[in-house]
Amino acid sequence: MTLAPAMRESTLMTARPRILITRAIFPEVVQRLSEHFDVEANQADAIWTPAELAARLADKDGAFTTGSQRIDAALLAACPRLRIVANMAVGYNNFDVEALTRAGVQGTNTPDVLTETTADFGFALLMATARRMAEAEHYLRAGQWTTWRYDLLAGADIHASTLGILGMGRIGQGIARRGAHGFGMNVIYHNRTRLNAATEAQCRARYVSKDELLRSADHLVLVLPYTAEAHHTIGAPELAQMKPSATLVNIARGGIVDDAALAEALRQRRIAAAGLDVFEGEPQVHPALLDLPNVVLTPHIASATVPTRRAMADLAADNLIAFLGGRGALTPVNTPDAAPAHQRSSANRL
Ligand code: 8YV
Repeated sequence: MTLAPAMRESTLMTARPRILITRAIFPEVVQRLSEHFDVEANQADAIWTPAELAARLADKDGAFTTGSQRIDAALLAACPRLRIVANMAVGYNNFDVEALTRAGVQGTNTPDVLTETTADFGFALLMATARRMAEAEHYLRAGQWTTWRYDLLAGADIHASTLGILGMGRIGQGIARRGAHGFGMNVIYHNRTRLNAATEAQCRARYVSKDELLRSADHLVLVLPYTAEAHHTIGAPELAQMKPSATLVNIARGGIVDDAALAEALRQRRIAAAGLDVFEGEPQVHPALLDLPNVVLTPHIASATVPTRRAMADLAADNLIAFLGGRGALTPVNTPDAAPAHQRSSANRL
């Protein structure tokens, strides 16, 4: 049934907005959202197919998502009431942003609240990788530690080495500061746009070309957002440019690294070691990586501290409350078209 705009408005003005929380989250955040909206929550944490997600979203005004739900044109076409999708993640490559914009739907993310926690983890993964901590722990647990050796599990130094950062946004800058100020590292970076002089000085980081970054870094940390252009930014040709003693760390997104090419480079000791928190096709992990000793593998946990995950959930909730309350999104990722392809009511606000 098609409602005339005036009738649609009067019908909807009386109802509370309806939202879907697509994954299990902190019960306190579900409770807070329930004070503002009619909430369908997925506290059983079922993993829905795209068709199941679309069916549940069909009558909703807002969605609380995580990085694992794809929001694209087909889904949006099936959800005519939907006006906002609030992602509990700083990255939003699960959104087709153009499709959201065309459909007049607001997308939001959770920047800033996870910056320091994620930078901490990036640095921890770098240290674990360079100093062979996972390999050492397995060695000890397997009862292989029987004596001292001069080169037992000897790795690479962090202090005073050259730290390369590819992608110098907030998290990249956090890693640069840790490296420069905490460990006396020589920090170089490459980014689509060069930072201003004041930020470079704060981070004690020097801008270089991508080629120089690959050639000069003792440790290379990837912190760039995933886009179609960023697919396989690091593949066999780039790995071939790196030092044989180098460490590669990916805390950005799966797909930025060609995992098959990386596994082969690690197997051949073309580079020394890698620390990976994100994978192509995760939660699947390329089987060749699982067999290698010189790689540290973690299950996409860079932002996973209790306070930070709570702050991320709260910010996603705040975006829903502000936007559906008519006050505008706090951390928007797009400016939705005012006259979307299929008309949406602007009445269903708090
Ligand atoms: C999330 C992340 O845990 O914020 C991001 O972009 O990668 C992680 O912090 C993940 O995306 C789940 O939403």
